[in-house]
Amino acid sequence: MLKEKMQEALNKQINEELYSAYLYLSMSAYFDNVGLKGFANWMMVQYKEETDHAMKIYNYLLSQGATIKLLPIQQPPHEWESPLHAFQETLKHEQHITQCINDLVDLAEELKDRATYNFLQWYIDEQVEEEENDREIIDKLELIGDSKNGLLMLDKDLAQRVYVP
Ligand code: OFO
Repeated sequence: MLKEKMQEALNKQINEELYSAYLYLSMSAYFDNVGLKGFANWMMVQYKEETDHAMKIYNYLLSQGATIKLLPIQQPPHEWESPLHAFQETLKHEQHITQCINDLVDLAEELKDRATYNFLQWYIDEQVEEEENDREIIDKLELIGDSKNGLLMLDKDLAQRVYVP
Protein backbone atom coordinates (compact mmCIF):
# COMPACT_ATOMS: atom_id res chain seq x y z
CA MET A 1 0.00 0.00 0.00
CA LEU A 2 1.32 3.43 -0.89
CA LYS A 3 1.90 5.89 1.94
CA GLU A 4 -0.58 8.77 2.11
CA LYS A 5 2.15 11.32 1.33
CA MET A 6 3.13 9.46 -1.84
CA GLN A 7 -0.49 9.07 -2.95
CA GLU A 8 -0.95 12.81 -2.64
CA ALA A 9 2.26 13.61 -4.47
CA LEU A 10 1.38 11.27 -7.35
CA ASN A 11 -2.12 12.70 -7.59
CA LYS A 12 -0.52 16.13 -7.83
CA GLN A 13 1.74 14.84 -10.61
CA ILE A 14 -1.30 13.62 -12.58
CA ASN A 15 -2.45 17.23 -12.45
CA GLU A 16 0.97 18.51 -13.59
CA GLU A 17 0.94 16.14 -16.56
CA LEU A 18 -2.62 17.09 -17.48
CA TYR A 19 -1.67 20.76 -17.31
CA SER A 20 1.22 19.96 -19.67
CA ALA A 21 -1.30 18.34 -22.03
CA TYR A 22 -3.52 21.41 -21.79
CA LEU A 23 -0.60 23.77 -22.42
CA TYR A 24 0.50 21.90 -25.54
CA LEU A 25 -3.06 21.63 -26.84
CA SER A 26 -3.29 25.40 -26.49
CA MET A 27 0.03 25.80 -28.32
CA SER A 28 -1.21 23.46 -31.05
CA ALA A 29 -4.22 25.73 -31.61
CA TYR A 30 -1.98 28.82 -31.62
CA PHE A 31 0.30 27.30 -34.28
CA ASP A 32 -2.67 26.19 -36.35
CA ASN A 33 -4.08 29.72 -36.26
CA VAL A 34 -0.82 31.28 -37.47
CA GLY A 35 -0.64 28.81 -40.38
CA LEU A 36 2.10 26.55 -39.04
CA LYS A 37 0.37 23.18 -39.36
CA GLY A 38 3.56 21.18 -38.83
CA PHE A 39 4.24 22.92 -35.51
CA ALA A 40 0.56 22.37 -34.64
CA ASN A 41 0.98 18.66 -35.38
CA TRP A 42 4.09 18.43 -33.19
CA MET A 43 2.25 20.01 -30.28
CA MET A 44 -0.81 17.81 -30.83
CA VAL A 45 1.40 14.71 -30.55
CA GLN A 46 2.94 16.21 -27.41
CA TYR A 47 -0.55 16.78 -25.99
CA LYS A 48 -1.37 13.09 -26.50
CA GLU A 49 1.91 11.99 -24.93
CA GLU A 50 1.27 14.13 -21.87
CA THR A 51 -2.15 12.57 -21.47
CA ASP A 52 -0.41 9.19 -21.53
CA HIS A 53 2.04 10.37 -18.85
CA ALA A 54 -0.92 11.28 -16.63
CA MET A 55 -2.70 7.99 -17.31
CA LYS A 56 0.39 5.97 -16.50
CA ILE A 57 0.39 7.46 -13.00
CA TYR A 58 -3.39 7.06 -12.75
CA ASN A 59 -3.08 3.36 -13.58
CA TYR A 60 -0.16 2.92 -11.20
CA LEU A 61 -2.16 4.45 -8.34
CA LEU A 62 -5.12 2.18 -9.09
CA SER A 63 -2.86 -0.86 -9.27
CA GLN A 64 -1.69 -0.01 -5.75
CA GLY A 65 -5.24 0.36 -4.45
CA ALA A 66 -4.73 4.10 -3.97
CA THR A 67 -7.37 6.80 -4.25
CA ILE A 68 -7.50 9.00 -7.33
CA LYS A 69 -8.14 12.64 -6.43
CA LEU A 70 -8.38 14.76 -9.55
CA LEU A 71 -7.46 18.39 -9.01
CA PRO A 72 -8.56 21.45 -11.04
CA ILE A 73 -6.46 22.08 -14.14
CA GLN A 74 -5.07 25.59 -14.41
CA GLN A 75 -5.88 27.65 -17.51
CA PRO A 76 -2.91 27.76 -19.91
CA PRO A 77 -1.93 30.85 -21.95
CA HIS A 78 -3.36 30.99 -25.47
CA GLU A 79 -0.85 33.13 -27.35
CA TRP A 80 2.89 33.55 -27.65
CA GLU A 81 5.10 36.19 -29.27
CA SER A 82 6.63 33.79 -31.79
CA PRO A 83 7.35 30.09 -32.39
CA LEU A 84 10.69 30.61 -30.62
CA HIS A 85 8.95 32.10 -27.61
CA ALA A 86 6.49 29.17 -27.48
CA PHE A 87 9.35 26.67 -27.50
CA GLN A 88 11.31 28.61 -24.90
CA GLU A 89 8.23 28.43 -22.68
CA THR A 90 7.92 24.72 -23.46
CA LEU A 91 11.49 24.08 -22.34
CA LYS A 92 10.96 26.15 -19.20
CA HIS A 93 7.85 24.12 -18.42
CA GLU A 94 9.63 20.82 -19.02
CA GLN A 95 12.43 21.90 -16.67
CA HIS A 96 9.74 22.46 -14.04
CA ILE A 97 8.34 18.97 -14.71
CA THR A 98 11.83 17.48 -14.41
CA GLN A 99 12.09 19.13 -10.99
CA CYS A 100 8.71 17.64 -10.01
CA ILE A 101 9.90 14.17 -11.02
CA ASN A 102 13.16 14.61 -9.12
CA ASP A 103 11.20 15.65 -6.03
CA LEU A 104 9.03 12.54 -6.37
CA VAL A 105 12.13 10.35 -6.58
CA ASP A 106 13.51 12.04 -3.45
CA LEU A 107 10.23 11.36 -1.67
CA ALA A 108 10.25 7.71 -2.75
CA GLU A 109 13.76 7.40 -1.34
CA GLU A 110 12.79 9.11 1.88
CA LEU A 111 9.78 6.79 2.33
CA LYS A 112 11.79 3.75 1.21
CA ASP A 113 9.08 3.17 -1.39
CA ARG A 114 10.95 0.87 -3.79
CA ALA A 115 8.00 0.21 -6.11
CA THR A 116 7.38 3.90 -6.76
CA TYR A 117 11.10 4.58 -7.02
CA ASN A 118 11.23 1.96 -9.77
CA PHE A 119 8.09 3.25 -11.45
CA LEU A 120 9.54 6.77 -11.63
CA GLN A 121 12.68 5.74 -13.53
CA TRP A 122 10.71 5.79 -16.79
CA TYR A 123 9.85 9.46 -16.14
CA ILE A 124 13.48 10.34 -15.48
CA ASP A 125 14.46 9.04 -18.93
CA GLU A 126 11.43 10.64 -20.56
CA GLN A 127 12.32 14.07 -19.15
CA VAL A 128 15.85 13.86 -20.57
CA GLU A 129 14.31 13.18 -23.97
CA GLU A 130 11.68 15.92 -23.68
CA GLU A 131 14.19 18.61 -22.76
CA GLU A 132 16.54 17.47 -25.51
CA ASN A 133 13.76 17.66 -28.14
CA ASP A 134 12.84 21.18 -27.06
CA ARG A 135 16.47 22.35 -27.09
CA GLU A 136 16.92 20.96 -30.58
CA ILE A 137 13.94 22.89 -31.92
CA ILE A 138 15.01 26.07 -30.08
CA ASP A 139 18.48 25.80 -31.66
CA LYS A 140 16.94 25.47 -35.11
CA LEU A 141 14.58 28.40 -34.54
CA GLU A 142 17.51 30.55 -33.42
CA LEU A 143 19.43 29.64 -36.57
CA ILE A 144 16.39 30.38 -38.73
CA GLY A 145 15.99 33.85 -37.22
CA ASP A 146 13.70 35.92 -39.47
CA SER A 147 13.86 33.60 -42.48
CA LYS A 148 10.32 32.68 -43.56
CA ASN A 149 11.72 29.93 -45.78
CA GLY A 150 13.60 28.40 -42.90
CA LEU A 151 10.49 28.47 -40.74
CA LEU A 152 8.42 26.76 -43.43
CA MET A 153 11.09 24.09 -43.85
CA LEU A 154 11.08 23.38 -40.13
CA ASP A 155 7.28 23.34 -40.24
CA LYS A 156 7.46 20.59 -42.87
CA ASP A 157 9.84 18.68 -40.66
CA LEU A 158 7.63 18.91 -37.59
CA ALA A 159 4.66 17.72 -39.64
CA GLN A 160 6.37 14.30 -39.76
CA ARG A 161 6.05 13.61 -36.06
CA VAL A 162 3.65 10.76 -35.37
CA TYR A 163 1.99 9.75 -32.16
CA VAL A 164 3.05 6.34 -30.94
CA PRO A 165 0.84 5.20 -28.06
FE1 OFO B 1 5.13 14.62 -19.11
O1 OFO B 1 6.64 15.23 -19.84
FE2 OFO B 1 6.29 16.88 -20.54
O2 OFO B 1 5.45 17.65 -19.19
